[in-house]
Amino acid sequence: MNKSRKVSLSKFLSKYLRHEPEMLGLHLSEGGWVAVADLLEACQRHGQALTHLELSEIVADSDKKRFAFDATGTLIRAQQGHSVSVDLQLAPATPPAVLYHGTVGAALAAIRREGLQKMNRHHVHLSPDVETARRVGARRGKPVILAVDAAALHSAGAVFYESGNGVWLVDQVPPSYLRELTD
Ligand code: HQG
Repeated sequence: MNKSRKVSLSKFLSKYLRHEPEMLGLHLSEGGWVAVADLLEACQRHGQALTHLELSEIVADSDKKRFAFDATGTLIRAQQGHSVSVDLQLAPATPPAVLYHGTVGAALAAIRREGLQKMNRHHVHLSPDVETARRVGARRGKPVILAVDAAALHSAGAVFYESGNGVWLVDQVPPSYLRELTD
């Protein structure tokens, strides 16, 4: 599969596995899962036919690991980023001492005031390294990187989760745990 087909299929799947499953006639289970067979059939019905092999290639994509099969390989879900209500049943985990968040200048005033909020997602998304955070921020403009004192926030009682693809999730990050990195 060429790269542009992979990107467009991945975007299509993100849209329906995270945000609008009902638009494809799909219903996600509580854990966010849908039967692979139902998904492939729904994609075909909506003019985005793909093969099981192509789906496996997208799941295996080492870059982002946006999607995962269950242990049986018959169910699939998005690993994070949902706006529909799902419970991914992730186990709380101890984060690295410092995590990073990539954003843009336009959001800074509000972030300094309110801290990081989850906005339309279920959690605030944090990256394990500056490079990843930079890429996340760059989706919206010139990236600004914030370092998060995850150790202190965790000690203060915040619950952290690690999604299957290395993204760290937390409910919110108050301003006092944030530090802006300068170039
Ligand atoms: C900002 C992609 C104003 C926040 C990436 C961000 C990531 C605030 C935006 C994943 C704010 C939300 C998530 C506040 C936060 N006031 N703005 N108090 N608090 N913000 O897309 O972290 O491609 O929901 O800085 O790789 O950018 O989906 O979050 O700019 O892992 O697989 O509000 O999305 O992965 O934007 O990105 P998002 P994000 P996927």
